Amino acid sequence: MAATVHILNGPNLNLLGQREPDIYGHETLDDVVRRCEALALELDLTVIAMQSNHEGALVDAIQSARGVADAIVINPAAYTHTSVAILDALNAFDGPVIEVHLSNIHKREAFRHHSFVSARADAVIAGCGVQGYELALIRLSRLLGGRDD
Ligand code: CA2
Repeated sequence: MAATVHILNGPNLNLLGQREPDIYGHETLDDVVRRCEALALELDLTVIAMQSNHEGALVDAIQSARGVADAIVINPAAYTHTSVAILDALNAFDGPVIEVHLSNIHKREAFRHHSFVSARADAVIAGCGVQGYELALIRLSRLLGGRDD
């Protein structure tokens, strides 16, 4: 049976492709989800994507993934740098977690250099733009024992 990956996106990522294309690119979040769904078919994964601007909703989504999702891909956006609540929720999730950032947070302002989520993440992908989500799925396919060739 196909493994299930939940793809969670944090605040303001619903604006992807509409502003700051120099940093975040031209593709929209819907484009990203479509790319992930297409790749998931090839990798024999099932992906379920959600986005929220609210920390508690993201915590709820992570809790809901327990026992349902095999893995989580998360771009916590600004909550990356502030949220112990999201870290705690991820610590209660048993499968692999991959943290994705569109931009290379280490090349940006100092306040973006620290990630609370990285303390839990099994891998961190930053600076690959929207391809980062696809790279995360390829890695998860390997970790979950699916096809990745
Ligand atoms: O590089 C990333 O993926 C970030 O997680 C994006 C966050 C930022 O706070 C993190 O430091 C790094 C910001 C997401 C906001 O996305 C927008 C996209 C288009 C227009 C405006 C905001």
